Amino acid sequence: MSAFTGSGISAESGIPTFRGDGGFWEGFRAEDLATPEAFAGDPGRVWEWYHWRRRLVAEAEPSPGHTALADLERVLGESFTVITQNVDGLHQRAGSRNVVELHGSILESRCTECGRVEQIPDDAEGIIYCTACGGPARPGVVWFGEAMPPQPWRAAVEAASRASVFLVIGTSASVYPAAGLIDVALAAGAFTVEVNPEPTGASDRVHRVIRAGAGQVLPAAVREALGGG
Ligand code: BV8
Ligand code: ZN
Repeated sequence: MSAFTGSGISAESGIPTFRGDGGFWEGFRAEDLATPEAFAGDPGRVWEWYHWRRRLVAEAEPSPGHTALADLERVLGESFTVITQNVDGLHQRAGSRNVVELHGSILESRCTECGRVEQIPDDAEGIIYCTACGGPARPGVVWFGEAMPPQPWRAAVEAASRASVFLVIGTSASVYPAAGLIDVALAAGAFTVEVNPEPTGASDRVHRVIRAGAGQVLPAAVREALGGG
């Protein structure tokens, strides 16, 4: 069993989703901020957006959905992988250890000169510079138009290919190639279940739709699955 998650699982942590009301894109256009061109054009503005989001995440707590998936991993062990499109690190803060971050992490920077990846200090402001070579760093995330990081992508395809049950939680299934993992799981014969209060691009492809919030259904479903009744 594996889970594929999107920003909806962090919605109950108070983190705006990407395309919902009040989402990150409200007032912002993705093209203005989450692209290499935007960063090249105005690195300071892009960094300010990521610093704002990182502070939001730092003040947030993992949702009941994050916690339920961590409980599932505690029992299922390393056969259970959380593949996430999210960059907020909330799965790890909930206790999940086997997490594949397809789109990188908002908590890290990556040097544009030497490639060094560093944790961003909580109180960081403005453009971040590499502590090793002094070069300008960028947020450690995957932007639109950028390829998936090879190792996480391989791990994600491997987990989706071997899952007997594939939970699709809190994603509009609109961003590729990540959303293609649903089809990888389907092709491999996984029983796929969508958990989302709204219809998505995957709703007509999955075997079962639970039209509810992750925090509403996952804790009871996981307790039931683990025999806790
Ligand atoms: C690439 C990191 C090529 C940065 C992100 C046209 C068609 C198909 C594809 C494309 C196209 N035009 C362009 C593309 C490619 C593009 C893409 O898919 N665009 C989309 C928008 C059409 N993809 C790319 O650019 C990717 N790269 O293609 O590179 C390439 C190949 C080889 C070599 C070189 C280049 C890279 C994409 C990665 C972009 N980075 N994030 C950052 O965070 O700043 S994507 C961003 O969207 C986040 O990671 C987010 O997780 C992700 C997906 O969105 P969702 O998580 O699904 O969020 P959304 O708001 O959409 O949905 C939330 C859902 O939650 C909703 O359904 C809602 O109902 C639900 N919900 C709400 N509350 C709850 C809930 N569910 C459960 N419980 C709740 N309580
Ligand atoms: Zn450097």
